[in-house]
Amino acid sequence: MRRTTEPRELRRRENGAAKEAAAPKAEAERYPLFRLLAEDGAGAPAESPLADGELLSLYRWMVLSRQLDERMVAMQRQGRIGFYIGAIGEEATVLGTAAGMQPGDWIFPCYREHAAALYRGMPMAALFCDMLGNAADLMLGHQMPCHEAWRPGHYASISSPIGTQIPQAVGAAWAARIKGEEMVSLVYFGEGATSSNDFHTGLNFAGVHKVPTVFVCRNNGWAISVPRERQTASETIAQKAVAYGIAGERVDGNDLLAVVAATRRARARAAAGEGPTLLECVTYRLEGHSTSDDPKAYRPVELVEPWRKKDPLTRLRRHLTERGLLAEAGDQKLLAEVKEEILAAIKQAEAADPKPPLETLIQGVYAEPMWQQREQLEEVRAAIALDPRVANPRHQS
Ligand SMILES: Cc1ncc(C[n+]2csc(CCOP(=O)(O)OP(=O)(O)O)c2C)c(N)n1
Repeated sequence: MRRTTEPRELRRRENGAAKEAAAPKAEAERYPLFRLLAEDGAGAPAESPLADGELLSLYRWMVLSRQLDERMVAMQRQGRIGFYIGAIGEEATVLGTAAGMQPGDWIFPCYREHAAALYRGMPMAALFCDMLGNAADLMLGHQMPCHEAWRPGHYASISSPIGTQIPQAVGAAWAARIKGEEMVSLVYFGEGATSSNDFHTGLNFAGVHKVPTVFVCRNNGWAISVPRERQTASETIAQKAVAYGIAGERVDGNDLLAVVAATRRARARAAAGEGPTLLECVTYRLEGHSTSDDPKAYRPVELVEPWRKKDPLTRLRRHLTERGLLAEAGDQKLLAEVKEEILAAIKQAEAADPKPPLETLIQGVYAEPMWQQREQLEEVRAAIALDPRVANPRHQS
């Protein structure tokens, strides 16, 4: 005989299902957005981790980052550089996290953090030489353009393959721990990278061994054309920290003050041997993915408009004005200076020989070039001797 389900049993099951549905919400509540500055920058912040001078200096860095990105896109459109990928709208996340670390800490960039390289002392002209892949390019033209590295400032080379920099940052911090050095690594990646194998590998290992790494997810809403909600069913990125047994924090990534404070907290935990932190910096990619992308093809402008109103620069500018640190004239002067600095560095970079010497093809790959590489170099030389156009295919008719 078929038994019907008791109403009490049905209610029990329904309650269970309701509890399950409510669970992710509770998870999100455990990771509220940490914010110090009002969304429009008005009023006094809840706390201020930065002295006036530091604050003004970071504002200048943010203005510089924005100007750099705009200028580079223009140069790419003019055919003067081949490729660019910038951070328009994400300046508070990039500079706030860089500023929250100590100078000896290593930064493992994704590909939007050029401002952090400059903040760590990379000369701007050196960055432009990398964009041009010219004779003064420190990467010897071996990387894609716009993929700089700055060893003196502990800024590792840019990683284009998604997520690869995550285990690298963990490995570097683990090695430093073994050597007894006080180094905390910081690694940047987008929310798209949280779906990668390397994200799992890095966070899992770091969690088990309490590796001193600060994981910075720039959650900018998009992985090229894939929106955040198609990337993961998790309600927040920060809650992924729970699965790895590490600290997680969800931060307003357009609030410079909050980003600095959260990064300092994460760094302090790591340095004290309390393990890594996953910082989810919630921000927005206001422009295309790179100069090779046209977001109009997949992203309605109505989605972007609300975020333009939350521009981190406008927000910080208002705060600085209210705090009496910046007046209109001072802001205009700062902007003019930054533009001048960028133009002077471009001029300097463009003055270098357009091409690295041919032998750099095999330099820096191994400690000493292998015989096969030397043989290949000779073959190239012979080909050029036969037909010089081989050396410059762009000029072939
Ligand atoms: C392993 C790998 N797969 C695919 C790509 C192509 N790709 C380049 S950027 C990108 C999106 C990454 O999005 P996200 O991690 O959110 O970072 P964002 O660009 O938003 O900063 C993809 C899929 C790649 N570079 N590497």
